[in-house]
Amino acid sequence: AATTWDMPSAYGAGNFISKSYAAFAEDVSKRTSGALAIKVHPGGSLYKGADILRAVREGQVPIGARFLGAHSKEAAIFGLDTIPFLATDRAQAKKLYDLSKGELDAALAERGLKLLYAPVWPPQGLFSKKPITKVEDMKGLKFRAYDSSTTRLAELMGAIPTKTEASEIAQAFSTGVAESMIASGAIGVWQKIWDYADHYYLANAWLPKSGVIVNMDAWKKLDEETQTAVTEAAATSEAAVWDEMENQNAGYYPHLRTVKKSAELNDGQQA
Ligand code: PCA
Repeated sequence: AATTWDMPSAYGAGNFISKSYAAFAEDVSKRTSGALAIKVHPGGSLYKGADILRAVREGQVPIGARFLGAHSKEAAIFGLDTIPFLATDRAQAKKLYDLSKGELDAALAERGLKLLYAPVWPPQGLFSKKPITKVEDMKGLKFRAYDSSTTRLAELMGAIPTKTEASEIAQAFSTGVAESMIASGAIGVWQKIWDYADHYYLANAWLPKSGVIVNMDAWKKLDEETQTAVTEAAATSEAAVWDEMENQNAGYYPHLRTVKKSAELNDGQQA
């Protein structure tokens, strides 16, 4: 009998990382001849970002995708890739991932979880309503943070951090809850940031990762053939999405430079 796995994720379907999840699901279905069907629920529609890891851990869903750095308080290794300026391009990010993979797997195993693959986000830059030319300009600015590292960074810069899910960025900027943030061009384009903030600075501060994470009990219920198929699909998807990150990233800066308020220039990455 066919098994169906619901897979929640927090980011919008048009995002290249969400597209990777869809491609992964399709590949799994193909490789298992339909024995395992993964149904991706993007945009926080099944579980909000903050609830996804717990839902997988408790077996409410067998699989989920979650931004890893958001869980650095539970295990520091989850936030290794959000340390500013530790790894600032794809090659360095890959090296850091390879070196930390063992620890990451161990921290997840302790929680009854298993990492299938880790898509990488584009390099992080600074978005702001007002121009920023020196660190003092950040003083008193409301800053949208997404994990402990960005919260701490805001504090050290004298900004006022508020944690917000990526899907709520547009709302946070439009209601004045946020005036600045550090994120990838992918997030800026997805949330049409040009409607709220005119200034974007390429900082290449770090390249964080998300994780496609499976509940170990659900994993063990799969027969060996299916496990192999899923592992192979995951490896294929991981390689593809790391390549795609660079393709996508090349377009964000020119796009954000020219788009200003003209929505028709949106490159199709909507929620
Ligand atoms: N920004 C995320 C996580 C990855 C990224 O680039 C966020 O802003 O929530």
